[in-house]
Amino acid sequence: MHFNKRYAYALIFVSSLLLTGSSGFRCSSDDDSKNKNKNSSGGETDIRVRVGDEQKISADSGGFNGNLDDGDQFGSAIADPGDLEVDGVRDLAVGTPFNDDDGSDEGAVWILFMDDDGRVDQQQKISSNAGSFGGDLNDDDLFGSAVAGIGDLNNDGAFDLAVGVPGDDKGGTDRGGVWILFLDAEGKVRQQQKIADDAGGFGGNLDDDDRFGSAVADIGDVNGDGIPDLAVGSPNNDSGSDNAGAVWILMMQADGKVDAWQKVSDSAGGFNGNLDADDHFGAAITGIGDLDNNGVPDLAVGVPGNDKGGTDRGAVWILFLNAEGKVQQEQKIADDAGGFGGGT
Ligand SMILES: [Ca+2]
Ligand SMILES: [Ca+2]
Ligand SMILES: [Ca+2]
Ligand SMILES: [Ca+2]
Repeated sequence: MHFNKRYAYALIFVSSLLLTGSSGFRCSSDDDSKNKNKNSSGGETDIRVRVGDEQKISADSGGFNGNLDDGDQFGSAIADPGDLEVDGVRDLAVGTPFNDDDGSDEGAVWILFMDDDGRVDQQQKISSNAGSFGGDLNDDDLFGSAVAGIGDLNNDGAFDLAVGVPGDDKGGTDRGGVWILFLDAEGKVRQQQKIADDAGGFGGNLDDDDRFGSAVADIGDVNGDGIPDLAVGSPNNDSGSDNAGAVWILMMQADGKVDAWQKVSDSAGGFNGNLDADDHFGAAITGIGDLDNNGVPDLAVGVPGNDKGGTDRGAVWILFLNAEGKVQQEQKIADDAGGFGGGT
């Protein structure tokens, strides 16, 4: 159906060109398709083109029937968890960290069961009082600041999720945490496991305001035990200097607990790169597969506060891991570094 619509837009575009011989077209959405375009000579043209197609999902559009309130910030994080109800269409998990269901800024995650036209067929909210979530959330936990699909971790046939809670206070204020959510085909939580300071098998040392769980990624199976492992960002970690940041590599078990862990920071995990105060290494993370073909997956880590070239221009570190989760080699991409020539 949407293909025909796209085809119709293309036809309109081509016939407009033929009729007017004009330039100055642009992409437009349904919302502004009635606006006139000013062309370079100040006149107006009616030419606009829809490249591909788009579908907005918000409180009152895109088939989404969930309830969003002011300041919820739905869309702060987003992940493809897989095809949850097995209808042939991949679904979405959308973080809403400032949701206030049961307390201020506790957060929520919306599971969106998608149609192949980009609209939401059905949705399921997960929060402290929705979606059968049995975990405990508190004010300012910001559950949903980060979301990652982690495949079917417990092998029950349904996809699972990792959700960051950087404001979690286990052990001390804002040390942070990650919830592993074992979902069912309806997007409800069948079981959950928290990973935080001294919880979920994790014995790594977290300090107040580390904000562990600000980013989370499934990076693949690092230690070769057949279970996908996680990288968790802790961008306010103070290793080396204040808020230099850190990434934790978590070797996972099928029950959602951590079997072993490795910290990567300015002074840990074999990392030879240099991190400075307020670099916030670990603010974003993604798995990039096995880039150097050594049999161990590698990762990319965002460092938005990096000052290469000038204040807060930012950087990305590519980390080549070994099976222990330590860094074997690293490559920095920044202003005029790592082959990157794009001026920032
Ligand atoms: Ca689906
Ligand atoms: Ca599962
Ligand atoms: Ca593993
Ligand atoms: Ca590798």
